[in-house]
Amino acid sequence: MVIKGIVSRIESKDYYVFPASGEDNVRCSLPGKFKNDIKLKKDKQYLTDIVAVGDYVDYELNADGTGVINNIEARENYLSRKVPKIRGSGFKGERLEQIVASNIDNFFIVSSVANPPFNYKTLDRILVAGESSGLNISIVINKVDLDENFIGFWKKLYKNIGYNVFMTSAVSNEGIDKLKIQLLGKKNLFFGQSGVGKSSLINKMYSELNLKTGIISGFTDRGTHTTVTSVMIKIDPTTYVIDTPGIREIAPYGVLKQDLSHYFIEFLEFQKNCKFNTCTHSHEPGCAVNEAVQNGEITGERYDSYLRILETIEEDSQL
Ligand SMILES: Nc1nc2c(ncn2[C@@H]2O[C@H](COP(=O)(O)OP(=O)(O)OP(=O)(O)O)[C@@H](O)[C@H]2O)c(=O)[nH]1
Ligand SMILES: [Mg+2]
Ligand SMILES: [Zn+2]
Repeated sequence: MVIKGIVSRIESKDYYVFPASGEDNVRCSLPGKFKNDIKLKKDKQYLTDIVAVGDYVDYELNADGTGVINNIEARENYLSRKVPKIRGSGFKGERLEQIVASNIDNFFIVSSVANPPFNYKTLDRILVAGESSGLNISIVINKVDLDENFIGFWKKLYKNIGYNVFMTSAVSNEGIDKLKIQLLGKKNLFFGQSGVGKSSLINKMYSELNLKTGIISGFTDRGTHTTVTSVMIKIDPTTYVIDTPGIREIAPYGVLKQDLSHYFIEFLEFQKNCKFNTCTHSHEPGCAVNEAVQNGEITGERYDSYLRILETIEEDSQL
């Protein structure tokens, strides 16, 4: 009998799947034939993840209660990143695509006021990843209990661009209820730097959960993250939350230089007026984006982020 489910967690060769009806995860294996399918695409694209958290799959039950996945449905959307290049492996320019999660209704980018300090450049990189994946994005600025004042500047900046911005504290409970309402009936992905409080926020919203949180995790101690693998939690039959390990850095996967400005959504209305339609808005004469920066219609901070990301794309241009 074929059962439909959704992948909630992956641990080396074990794929945990929530049955479409029912509470408990079923531990499934993935037959080798799926791995061969991927190898065939080798010259086109290198993929690390055949199955990702959030994927809809079909599986069959074994007598011992474990399962075997026999179909993976096409993804409606997914967030991915370039896997940092492992030294000595592969050929020059090779970057692997890592799928963080798929079939996402709400993408919450979590940042914090302090500990670790608010980092708009990281936020802008994650925004590019989210926009280029076509996700429904919200920004969460957590730890507002630590400093309410200076963060108002950033809140306003991102609101003016058009993003939903939630100001929260897992300590004082500010903004927790407002955030929680957004999650109902959706598949919600929480993503952001290590230590910003992703797991703490999820624990606050759902007091029955007890996700591990750090004392002061990852960001001071290189390479340590409190949350080590992405986990999808079923809140009710239609509401899911995915907690992810903190990232140090994100490189959006497959974003081309000429497309980057499309993912800075406030640039869109200006770029059509650039003198050259191939304008990268960096050095070209007659650039309407640049003019908008001079006029204050685009902030210097966002333009600065744009230029920095553009540079890193140039380094990877063999993609
Ligand atoms: N002051 C303050 N501290 C917080 C808040 N939210 C979380 N923290 C603390 O920040 C630290 C990191 O919180 P986590 O929830 O583990 O952060 P995370 O984003 O899940 O980190 P990773 O799992 O490493 O990605 C812990 O010590 C939390 O107690 C908050 O709103 N205010
Ligand atoms: Mg965590
Ligand atoms: Zn331009």
